[in-house]
Amino acid sequence: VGAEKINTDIVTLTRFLTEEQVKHKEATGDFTLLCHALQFSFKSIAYYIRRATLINLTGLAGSSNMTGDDQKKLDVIGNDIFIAAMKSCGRVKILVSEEEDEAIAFNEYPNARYGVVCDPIDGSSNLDAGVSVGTIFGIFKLPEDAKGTKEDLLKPGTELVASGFTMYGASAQLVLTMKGGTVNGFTMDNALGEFILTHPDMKVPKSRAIYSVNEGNSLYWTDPIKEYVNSLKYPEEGGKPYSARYIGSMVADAYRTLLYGGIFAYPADKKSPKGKLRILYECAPMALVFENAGGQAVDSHMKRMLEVVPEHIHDRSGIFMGSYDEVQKVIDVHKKY
Ligand code: AHM
Ligand code: MG
Repeated sequence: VGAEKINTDIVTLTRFLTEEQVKHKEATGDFTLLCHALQFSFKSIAYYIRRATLINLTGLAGSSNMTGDDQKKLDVIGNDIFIAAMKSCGRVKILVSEEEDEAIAFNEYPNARYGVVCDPIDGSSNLDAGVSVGTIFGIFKLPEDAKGTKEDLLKPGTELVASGFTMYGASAQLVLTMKGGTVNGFTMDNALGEFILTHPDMKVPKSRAIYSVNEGNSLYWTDPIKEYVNSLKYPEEGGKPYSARYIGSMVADAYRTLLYGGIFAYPADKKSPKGKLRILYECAPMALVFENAGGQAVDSHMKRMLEVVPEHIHDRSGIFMGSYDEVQKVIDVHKKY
């Protein structure tokens, strides 16, 4: 048996963040500290998801969040872990979570300069079946005179300084991007307890014949969406139809789309005229990832997703994101209407 070739110089997330901080002379270290707290919350949530069935965390928690969705026990735990991590790092002034009706202000840290938005466990309808779910996050740098109210976060995604998501799948995968930067993917090494840089400078393939949408909603779709999806399924003479892939966990569908290419869509339709997914902590963070990876993300009006400004913290939007050329096709079909 030959000796295993061991990499003794791996890039952990901690090392990556330190190296990023050095590149920014004006950096105070606050952002790095905030990311360390984020990283801890991902590790904890990953741990509880893995143990869920064994320690009786599956099923409903017996309360519902503001939209009337049933809350899972793990939803509650994920939310509590995330909030505790953000609060205790002392760098966050205001936080919005999908699971909280109102924004949470951490008044005990008046000098904190960041605002965070998150969906602690996205795709939770998949939890009990052991299907991948994830945490989505976005980070805003607040102006010096920020009051620490929800208005500080009612901003377009172009104002995000960083965003990303962690997918809790066969392994925990963290995807992180910063404003104007590259997209980097990390894989959790459970033995080391560290996220390792395994996917540096991720680029979404320019095109790929995969579409990801809940086709059960097609009865409610608008004409452009029907025409677009039909064009994928019934190509012109000699063309090959697209493959359909839909997990029903946006983080998992997005992660596959980032790696393989294709398109993920959750359009606004006649049943949900504003779409289903949330602008602030689902659509905008994903849009920054896809744009920085060379793809596109638009809403149901074919407007650049990153420029959409939410009026309320839980506002929804239709979304199309993925490979540059695949999203362009949806935009082009809409131009005819
Ligand atoms: P959640 O935040 O309540 O989990 O809902 C968001 C999820 C996304 O992960 C996924 O893309 C979508 O809802 C699936 O919705 P549907 O079941 O309508 O296809
Ligand atoms: Mg969600």
